[in-house]
Amino acid sequence: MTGLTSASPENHPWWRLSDSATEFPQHNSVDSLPLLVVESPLCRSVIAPQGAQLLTHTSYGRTTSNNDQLLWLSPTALFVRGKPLRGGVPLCLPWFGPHNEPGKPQHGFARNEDWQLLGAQADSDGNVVLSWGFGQYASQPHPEFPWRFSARLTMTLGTRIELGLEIQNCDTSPMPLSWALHSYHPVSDLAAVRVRGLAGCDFLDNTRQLERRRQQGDVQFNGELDRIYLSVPDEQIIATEPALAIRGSNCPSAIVWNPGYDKAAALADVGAEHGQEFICLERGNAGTNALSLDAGASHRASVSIGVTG
Ligand code: TA6
Repeated sequence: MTGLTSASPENHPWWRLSDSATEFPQHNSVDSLPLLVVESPLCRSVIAPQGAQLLTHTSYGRTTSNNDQLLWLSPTALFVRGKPLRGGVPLCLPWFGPHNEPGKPQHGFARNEDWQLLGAQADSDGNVVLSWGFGQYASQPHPEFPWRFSARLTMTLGTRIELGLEIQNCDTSPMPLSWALHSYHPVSDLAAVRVRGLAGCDFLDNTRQLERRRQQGDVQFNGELDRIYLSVPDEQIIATEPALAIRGSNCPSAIVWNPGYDKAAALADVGAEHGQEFICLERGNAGTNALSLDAGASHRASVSIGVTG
């Protein structure tokens, strides 16, 4: 059962059900996954219930002739049920990165499973607000993670993207938690891109066995870059055309990633020709910012993404 059949959105002129074969016919995909398409006066967004993953977001914020893509979806993304989708905003949960026990999936399992659409409405500013729930492990834990927990992701979609996440430990002992809203953003010229707002922050360098180093100046891209920045300021700017501002609240880590030429070439759902088209600037709790969530406690965080300057 998909996340859309159990709580289908009421009819509304601004959103409708669709599927990946219809929306992305150019993709050579195994499955046709159900999708929700939002088309409002402010934006067009496509969302997969699998992972509650925002895949594309076109903002009509600046001028009608100049629509802005806030997210990058790989042109070679594969739509396969139960497998991560390359692009947009996958949610890594309940752990970020590889698990220290072999055999457990990278970045947790929440991005590979269906979320339930709990509600869809338009707010008074013309944003579409979607609420997604991940409650299937609130009473019985997932086989890979022995804590009962639930999560809710609220998407406010307009000229900006606002994502609100709440994770609750439904169990009786403290729950280890790391997570990230692993957003992919288009860049016009990777060699010229700068990420501002991280100077002076310590980072764990994933290209050097998580060696801890300190950022000098803006982040620049010259080959593979894979870093977990720790205890960062709320806002980072991706200086590209158009520049994007990413603002996080209660998510102290910023993960910055581009695979570089060789790793992009080795990823079937990226490819050498597309590796230069994006960077990830993700916010969450990762590395030494990982949490222990008390029994019954909740963690709330939010991320907003919009054009700036
Ligand atoms: O966020 C950066 C990272 O953890 C990288 O190490 C890289 O592997 C990337 O995520 C993509 O991971 P994925 O499992 O989606 O291929």
